Amino acid sequence: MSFNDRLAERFERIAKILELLGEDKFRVNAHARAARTVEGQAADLSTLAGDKKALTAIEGIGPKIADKIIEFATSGKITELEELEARVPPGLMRVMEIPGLGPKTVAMLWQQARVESLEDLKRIIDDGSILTLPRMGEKSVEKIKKSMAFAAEGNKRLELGVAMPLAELIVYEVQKWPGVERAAFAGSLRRGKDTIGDIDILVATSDMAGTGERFTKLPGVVEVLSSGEGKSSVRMRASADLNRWGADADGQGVQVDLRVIPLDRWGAAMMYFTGSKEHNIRMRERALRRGQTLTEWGLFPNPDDGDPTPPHKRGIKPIAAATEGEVFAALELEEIAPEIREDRGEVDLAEHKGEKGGKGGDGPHRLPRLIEVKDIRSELHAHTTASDGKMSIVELAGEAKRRGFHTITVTDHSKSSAVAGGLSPERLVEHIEAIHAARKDVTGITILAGSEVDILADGSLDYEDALLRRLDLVVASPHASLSQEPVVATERLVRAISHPLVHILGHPTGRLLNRRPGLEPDMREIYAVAKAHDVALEINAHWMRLDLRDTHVKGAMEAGCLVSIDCDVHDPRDFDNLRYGVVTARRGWVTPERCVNTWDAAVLHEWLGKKRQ
Ligand code: DGT
Ligand code: CA
Ligand code: CA
Ligand code: ZN
Repeated sequence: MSFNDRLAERFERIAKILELLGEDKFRVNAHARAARTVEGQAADLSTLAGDKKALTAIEGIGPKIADKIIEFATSGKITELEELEARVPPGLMRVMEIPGLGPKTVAMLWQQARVESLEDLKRIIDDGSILTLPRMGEKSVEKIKKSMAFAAEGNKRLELGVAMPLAELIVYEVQKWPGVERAAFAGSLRRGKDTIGDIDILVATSDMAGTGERFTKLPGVVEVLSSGEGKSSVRMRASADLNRWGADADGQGVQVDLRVIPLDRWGAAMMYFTGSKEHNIRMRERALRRGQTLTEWGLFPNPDDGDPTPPHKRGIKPIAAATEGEVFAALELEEIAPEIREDRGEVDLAEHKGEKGGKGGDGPHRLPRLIEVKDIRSELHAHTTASDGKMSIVELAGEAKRRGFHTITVTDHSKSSAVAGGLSPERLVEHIEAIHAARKDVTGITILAGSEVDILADGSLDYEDALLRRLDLVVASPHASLSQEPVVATERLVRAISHPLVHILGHPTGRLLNRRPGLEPDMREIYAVAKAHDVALEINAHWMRLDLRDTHVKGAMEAGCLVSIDCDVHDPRDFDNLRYGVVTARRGWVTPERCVNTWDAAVLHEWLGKKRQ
């Protein structure tokens, strides 16, 4: 999270607490507006902290707000926020985070029913007393219950994009410890799941005695759950403030397990602790069928003497254990990428066939060649300052070029996305001209004029066809009405996909991890219609979205669809989310040729042009 984003979050919190406390409406609004202003600034406001005049020159920032920005930049805190927070029970802030519960309702619950925490709220729901409160009918209580359940469910697992940078930071630190020969993360994180339960770190070291102690002293550790020579567990702060130890107290925290592994057993341990559990079971079954035993200590010959003692405790030498490659090879399997170790048929496909007299002529390599970050050569969903992006057209194109792309498509929001600065038809016409003009300023990359057009609740698009036809590319995305019934949602998306001018269905369900479930259309119908109309389904790479999700991607591949992996760029750093999109694609078995972003410029442009003839 950038300085501006952190600051915006503080202002938003001030506004919320002020409203909760029933303070002056004017103060509430001033802080809410400041939050929006700060978030929308392209320049890092901490660089203006020494210049109050420059700050107050920004529309929406008055002298009092400016003082708070300066305070936050110099001390990392805002005294007023701390004072306000001291006036509300800490548990009440959690109640305020329940989606759909506004400050007014929370204030009422607090004053009239003494609700000071999620537990209190749950209690008055369970005993039914909530129904005696003003504006609390069966329906609204049912809604609150749903939101609470979703929030509680979500809070247990950490987003990939928060966990991954933290795990990389931990591994980086662990590698610096004396005696460390190898360190890596395993578990669901290595498999690239969209959310993870805990972070599993493995380390091989000649200084085993020191590891537990060093691990529990890492910055960011808030609680030591256990500490020993072989295994330690801690809770660490985790925040979306990437590439720093989770210094923000508002991070929800995550369990991190560290296991010490003998170097000569590294591969077997990585395999075991990467999982998934279901995949491991398939692998062990295969070993057993071949008269072998596979454990976290290695692949062993099966002594078959009925002794239940695990092989490594009996001094049996493993057939393979040092690297994953050796273990796969000893099992006569192709190496299986971590992302697809989910027991979805990968072990059978990895079996060597067609080599040593195996049956079938399907050759030795039957696992798909999974897409990689380096295959991606274009970005087709990006915003500029014309709507809610932070870069100009030229800056965006320059950044895309720097990252080696041959094509960047400018897709600002359409008119109905008013909060995101969506463009009126007139402004879009001007914007198209500006995009064309920018081609002179940035050469060596193709800059296409597109739009991220809202799919309205009934499935119609937010601009007239005549205007859409002037765009090189149309990404159609749902942004509002995201709790529609599945049947309605299916019809809505099908209508948009069937529109002859649409190329890509953007973030198809609109879900936000841990925040909202999004649409739940009949995905099989979506795949079929997308294939029939040659529309690519987006895998939105932002780690808060990852939409399509992995299972949908797999379904789309099986149905023969195309996908598009896009960063939905608003800020230069958003390009860095590409890897999460690619990992999600890999989990869905995407091969490069099925992803339009891997295509050569000529092939991509021809595909886009087909819908403009
Ligand atoms: P998570 O943390 O819930 O997102 O998911 P994982 O897959 O990281 O699960 P975790 O942390 O409980 O364990 C890491 C890996 O260790 C898991 O993927 C497979 C392996 N593992 C753990 N417990 C068992 C088990 O009881 N049986 C088998 N076969 N493998 C296990
Ligand atoms: Ca785990
Ligand atoms: Ca674990
Ligand atoms: Zn969007």
